[in-house]
Amino acid sequence: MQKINGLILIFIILLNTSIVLAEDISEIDISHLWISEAPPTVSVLVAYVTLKNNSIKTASLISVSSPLFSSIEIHRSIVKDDVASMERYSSLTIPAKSTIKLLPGDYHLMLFNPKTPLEIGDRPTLTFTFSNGVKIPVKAHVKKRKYNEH
Ligand SMILES: [Cu+2]
Repeated sequence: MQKINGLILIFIILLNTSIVLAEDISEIDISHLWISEAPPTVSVLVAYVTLKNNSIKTASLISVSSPLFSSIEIHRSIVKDDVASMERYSSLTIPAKSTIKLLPGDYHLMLFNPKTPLEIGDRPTLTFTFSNGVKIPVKAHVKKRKYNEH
């Protein structure tokens, strides 16, 4: 009888742990993560994603990483005096109860020096780290960029 009680206790602890983890992760939803397909000779790739902050606190994305790339940076495309360029951001703030979409022509992720060429259908994982220490791994899609994609 004592052994059964012990098993029930372990089961309850496991159940509680999984509930806590689920709450932590659902504070931020990361979806529509995709990498624009490029020829294997290209050393810088671009990725887009949707970040949704479900919590009542501001979230701050401080880094994105993957063992597949030497580095990943947060950028924003800008046009100044008719000249297109990009600005690098050290973090990206997602206000409480808000969604930020990284889209062509706006915010995006730059992925430097892929260790292996990526092909359509590949599902590389990028890990998103937030200022509160939460790390969320997300599988990306590799696909062709369409014109006027939003
Ligand atoms: Cu860029």
